[in-house]
Amino acid sequence: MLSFDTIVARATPAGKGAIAVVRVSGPNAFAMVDGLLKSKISLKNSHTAYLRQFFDAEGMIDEALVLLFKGTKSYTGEDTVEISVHGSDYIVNRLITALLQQGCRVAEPGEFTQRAFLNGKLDLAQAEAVADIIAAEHRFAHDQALKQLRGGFSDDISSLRDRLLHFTSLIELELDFGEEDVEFASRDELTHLVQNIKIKVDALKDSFALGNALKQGFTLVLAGRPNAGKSTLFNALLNEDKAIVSDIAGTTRDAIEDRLFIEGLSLRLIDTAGIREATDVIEQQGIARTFKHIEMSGATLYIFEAGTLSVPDLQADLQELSSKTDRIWVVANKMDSFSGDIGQYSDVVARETQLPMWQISARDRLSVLQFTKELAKRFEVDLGILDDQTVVTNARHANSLLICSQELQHILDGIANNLTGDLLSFHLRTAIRALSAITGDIDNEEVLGNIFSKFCIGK
Ligand SMILES: Nc1nc2c(ncn2[C@@H]2O[C@H](COP(=O)(O)OP(=O)(O)OP(=O)(O)O)[C@@H](O)[C@H]2O)c(=O)[nH]1
Ligand SMILES: [Mg+2]
Repeated sequence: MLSFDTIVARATPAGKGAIAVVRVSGPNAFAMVDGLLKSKISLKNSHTAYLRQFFDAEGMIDEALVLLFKGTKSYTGEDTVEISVHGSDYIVNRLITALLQQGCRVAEPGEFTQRAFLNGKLDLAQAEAVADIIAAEHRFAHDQALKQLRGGFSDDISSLRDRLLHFTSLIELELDFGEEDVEFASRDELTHLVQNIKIKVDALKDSFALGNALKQGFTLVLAGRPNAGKSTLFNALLNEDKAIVSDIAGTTRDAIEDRLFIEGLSLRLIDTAGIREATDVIEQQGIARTFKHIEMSGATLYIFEAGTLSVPDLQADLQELSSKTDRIWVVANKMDSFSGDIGQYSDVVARETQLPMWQISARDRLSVLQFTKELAKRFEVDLGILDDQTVVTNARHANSLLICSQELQHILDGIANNLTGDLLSFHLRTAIRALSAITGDIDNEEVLGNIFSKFCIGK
């Protein structure tokens, strides 16, 4: 265990509450807390709770529950005391002041977790997951943070790194034999290994675009021609009469947005002005905004009125949209009043988007409910966020994966061009370092400081 001073901070938010927790961690944590008690606590027993009265020079501060965690068995990896007082800012401040007089220091943001990392209780990716799990506001973000906290992501990274390390040592052994021209590391095997690892690294790296969008809140834009039923569907999904609906084409003139939660995902749902040749300047601006939203969207839900829109017009719309966004999901609306051949529409949609078309009636509750379920399924299946899949949600990790991927490419090119062992070994080592940086084998204090300063105090 590394040796530090003893730190104190409140671990629960400010304000009134049933209880507030003050946390003390460091080599003198027990003694400093004990200094405020008349009735002493036994320091022998870890994981024990005591009900005790706390005193300072003025008198009694509060009666509180004291939890002891000894040495390596604590969150931080050092002696820790958690004191649950009555949830009053006055009591908390007075207790912390008394502990400061005992010799504690006020903790920096994230310092408890930083100590956990430095004492080897968590690797860096796990420590970062602590901040993510506190920030998670919906199931997807929570699931990913939990997976990362429990070490699943770190295990994936470590196993990739170990395989690269094995080959590096073989190549470096060749270098030791210098002149003798031996080859311990078969170039064919190395190529095969690096290709395999690169596929995994790239998949993780590429999952960040989606992971980040989902963590922040994925943007889903409703777009289509006037009167297609965009605002009707917007209101139905939100279960709220938020946007004006009318049979006058061009009703919605400005974009309207709200947050939509479906199946544990947080979406930014945006209703937009219908796309057509504008009839006035305001509508023109509204339509320009529609296109801007489409370009920035995670996915665009393109809605059309079955029966009214011609098949060639549908095709033209989809082709125009595909120049602005990668993900177009198509909905045929007003199926309640349509009696023609829907196949001609779905064929075009399948051809242009490679995805099936939904058929709904935005006015019908049951139809919208069914649609919501299918929408959730599309997120899970088509966007690849199934439960067992690792999705990268942290920009620092994505950047390290990018560096690793580039180095792996250098190695592949190098083998093809008969690059010497020492240069291969250099690229292998850089690739390994990039992976190591994710789980925290880095010695750069600035990087560590930057990561932990984003935590809240007391964490
Ligand atoms: N029959 C039927 N009518 C619908 C359905 N959905 C919407 N409508 C009607 O279609 C008309 C247009 O609906 P809106 O939701 O305002 O259409 P919009 O796409 O927002 O139109 P703009 O804002 O003008 O671009 C309204 O009269 C709706 O009641 C549906 O599923 N079936
Ligand atoms: Mg509208």
